[in-house]
Amino acid sequence: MDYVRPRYRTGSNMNMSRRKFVSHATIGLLGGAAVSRGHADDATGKSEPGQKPLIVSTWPFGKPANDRALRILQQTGSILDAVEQGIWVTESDAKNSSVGLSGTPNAAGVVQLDSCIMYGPGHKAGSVAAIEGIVHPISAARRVMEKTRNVMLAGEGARMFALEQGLESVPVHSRRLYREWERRRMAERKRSSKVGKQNHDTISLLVLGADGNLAGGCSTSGLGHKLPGRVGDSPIVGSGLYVDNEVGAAGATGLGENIMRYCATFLIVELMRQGLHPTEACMAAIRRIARAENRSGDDLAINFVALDKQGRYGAAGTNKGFRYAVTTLSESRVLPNPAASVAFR
Ligand code: SD4
Repeated sequence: MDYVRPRYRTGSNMNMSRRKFVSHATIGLLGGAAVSRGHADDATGKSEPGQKPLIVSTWPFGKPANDRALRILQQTGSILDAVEQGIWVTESDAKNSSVGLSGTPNAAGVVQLDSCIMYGPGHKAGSVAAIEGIVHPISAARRVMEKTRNVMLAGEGARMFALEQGLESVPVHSRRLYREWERRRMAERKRSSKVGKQNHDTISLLVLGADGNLAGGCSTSGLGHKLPGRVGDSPIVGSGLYVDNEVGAAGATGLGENIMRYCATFLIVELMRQGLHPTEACMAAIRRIARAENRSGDDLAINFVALDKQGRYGAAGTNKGFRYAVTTLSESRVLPNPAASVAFR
């Protein structure tokens, strides 16, 4: 495919050679909340509440995305480039059946993608919903944010905009070409022995830059076999993703209908504003939704990641097997769901 990767303004390179890092950063579990510790201040050697930069994302497939995001941060210093190019990793992964064009089709057999990006400084946002045939919806969302006066484009309009912007695409209007592409994609997915448990859901990726600024993005093909035109939580600001540069950021994965009716990531950020640790804020949001639904958490299928301005991070999910990826300059790990044994009702 001919695709010229979009070029964006980049910040100054970080001078890595001048950085010193502790060799043994520790990550502890305090009262069920994952708290990062151990990054020594260069000058004083004192531990800080959290490390910067910090990248947090959903699911184990978030780890390679985080790793790429960190490399981009080190090369360019741009938190937006880090979010976008981190998410490219997941969107490009032909083995992934829930993000990007390898995602599960809707009930009409068509893959429709949702994506959102937010940039803390200036409180900027862009998103695309039910977009077809665009390889990197996160780039389309970023272009909406940066090149238009709007926040959200949907369906055919979103696709036309992405094409005008020169983003990589596959031919959805030629049945023959599309089927051919689809056959190749399915064959590639089949070849992978790793398709299975980890191969589901949305990538939500949050970045806290070394300068304390925040950005985030998410991308998904949404629920498999959804009604054509169905839009989930992911492209909706405050539902699948929310970034507030004064406080922190939160991202979601799971059943969009149980997330978007509660503006869940907005709620999590507001709870962090009141002083809750990111993990506590995720748990409190789930508890509130479970109570309102009068259901046990188990069948809600909602999972969240969050980080705050101080470099603390956390997560909680009603899926026992939910996991999330955390990356700093000293380590990159997949952590278990802190709420795995919590009953939310
Ligand atoms: C949606 N939250 O469309 C997204 C996708 C997802 O499990 O994470 N599904 O509802």
